[in-house]
Amino acid sequence: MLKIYHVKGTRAIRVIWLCEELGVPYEVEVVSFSPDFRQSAEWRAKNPTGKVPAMDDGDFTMFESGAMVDYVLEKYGDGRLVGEPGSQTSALIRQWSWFSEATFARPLGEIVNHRRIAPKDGEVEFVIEDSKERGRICLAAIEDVVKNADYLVDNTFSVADIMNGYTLILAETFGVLDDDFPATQAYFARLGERPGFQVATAAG
Ligand SMILES: N[C@@H](CCC(=O)N[C@@H](CS)C(=O)NCC(=O)O)C(=O)O
Repeated sequence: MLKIYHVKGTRAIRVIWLCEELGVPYEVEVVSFSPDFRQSAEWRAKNPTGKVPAMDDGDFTMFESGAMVDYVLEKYGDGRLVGEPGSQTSALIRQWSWFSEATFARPLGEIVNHRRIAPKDGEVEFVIEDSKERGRICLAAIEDVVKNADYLVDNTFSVADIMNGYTLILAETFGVLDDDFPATQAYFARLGERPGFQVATAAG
């Protein structure tokens, strides 16, 4: 059975939510988010950068939430939530899935990183405001799609919605998902009604 290593609120939400949507059996092992644990040899053997999450499938171990999601889809998904291989639908699902981590989550991660640094002459505030602005550019891209559709690709729920659903949690947490994006707020609320989202966000 899949074992998903998780800390409440972290990116393992994507994998737990996906398993719920697909009906794939899994167990969650809650780990410590303390720097000491994440720097330990035990954890670095699961995730060499000391970040969360990681996953085991039997004696196979991997990290990176998007890759974990892809593995579960390929091995257990039976073609669900990804579109026909080689189709434009599949390409757009990949586009929005990569966007969620490589483009949208990036400035939001900068907010977390810079809040750890003591403010010096307003530099940190500048970086945080700049990061929020870059997050808002991503929200505008999502808003353009979901003002005319329930989901990101072909108006059909896919893994792209799971990937971005987690990043929207971050955007909401940092106050970037505000009333300037009403269709995205409604889209996020729609995702939040899914039982898999509720199980995944409660886990940990
Ligand atoms: N791209 C990685 C990002 C992993 C990541 O940044 N995880 C966060 C929690 S969601 C973390 O461990 N942060 C602690 C740190 O960066 O020190 C993934 O998708 O798995």
